[in-house]
Amino acid sequence: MDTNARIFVAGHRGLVGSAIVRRLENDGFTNLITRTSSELDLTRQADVERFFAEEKPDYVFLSAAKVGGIHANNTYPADFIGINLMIQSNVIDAAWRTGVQKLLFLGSSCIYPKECPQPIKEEYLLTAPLEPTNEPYAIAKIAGISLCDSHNRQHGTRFQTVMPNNLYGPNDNFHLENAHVLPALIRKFHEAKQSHASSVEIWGTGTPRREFLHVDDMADACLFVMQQNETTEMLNIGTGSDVTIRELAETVQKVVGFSGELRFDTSRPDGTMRKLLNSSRLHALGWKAKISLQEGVRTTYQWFLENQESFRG
Ligand code: GFB
Repeated sequence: MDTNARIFVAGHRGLVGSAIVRRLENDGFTNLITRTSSELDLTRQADVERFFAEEKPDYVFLSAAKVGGIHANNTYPADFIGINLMIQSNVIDAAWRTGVQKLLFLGSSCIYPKECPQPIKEEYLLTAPLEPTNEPYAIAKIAGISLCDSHNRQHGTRFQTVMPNNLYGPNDNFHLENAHVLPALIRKFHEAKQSHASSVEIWGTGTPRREFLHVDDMADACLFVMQQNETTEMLNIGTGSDVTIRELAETVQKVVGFSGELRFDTSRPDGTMRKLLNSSRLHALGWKAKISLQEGVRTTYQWFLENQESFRG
């Protein structure tokens, strides 16, 4: 990728898109193309076609998506499948028609079966049933993977798919009900500390395990993969280690400095019990995550404190 290549970052205000833009700008890329959702609604096919025909990007980071935590996935399933199918179909089709050199499509670790041998290899896709709490979202993402692979097979495009694990960092959504666990816990512990509450409520049993990847590591991996020429094979992106939700809660509690108790609300779903990714394909290409969970939680809490007026949620 030349530093003057025309690069469209779809979803540049979101968690991943904003990290990719930060990283591209840092690395001296000067020709970034971005649109807010009010400037370009990616669910509108004609608008997306017109945009691609006019702007003719060379590279596309497809980081625009409807995303959310376990509760949001369970509560708004039609949005999670419908919006994602529309965005990805429109962008991927327009990228093919206008001759985009390479496109990176972001999937998610929830595309893999609920009961999966651990750590999860890319080839376990579609070998068993999905986790019900996020099946509609996962089916949209699986359709996106197949769409990219099918274009590559039929049209010789270079549409690369990557599967990150649970992402977090600056510009995350901190909504108390709809966010993912890590930002939700940062906010809950912070508010409990401010109000001198005696306890914080953690959903589920605390025993599910999750692998958390800082979004700056994710952006680093996305640029790395975009610049690889050898492969368009699907790639997992993880740190290689996971923690229980209880361990995560204790880490956040310590970083925030909350001295009360943890209370587990077992009426809330646990979701998948474990989804540690095997990222050895990506590691073999020469990429590894650098940011530890402790460090990532600390800097994300710092960001949260500095952006209290404007954070999403
Ligand atoms: O991050 P999370 O919402 O999504 O939840 P998933 C992870 C685990 O943390 C679950 C527990 O076991 C939750 O019950 N948890 C504990 C909490 N306290 C909280 C809390 O306050 N808020 C939240 N949100 N969870 C999502 C999928 O699954 O992961 C998406 O639904 C996507 O499709 C995303 O794949 C990465 O990890 O269970």
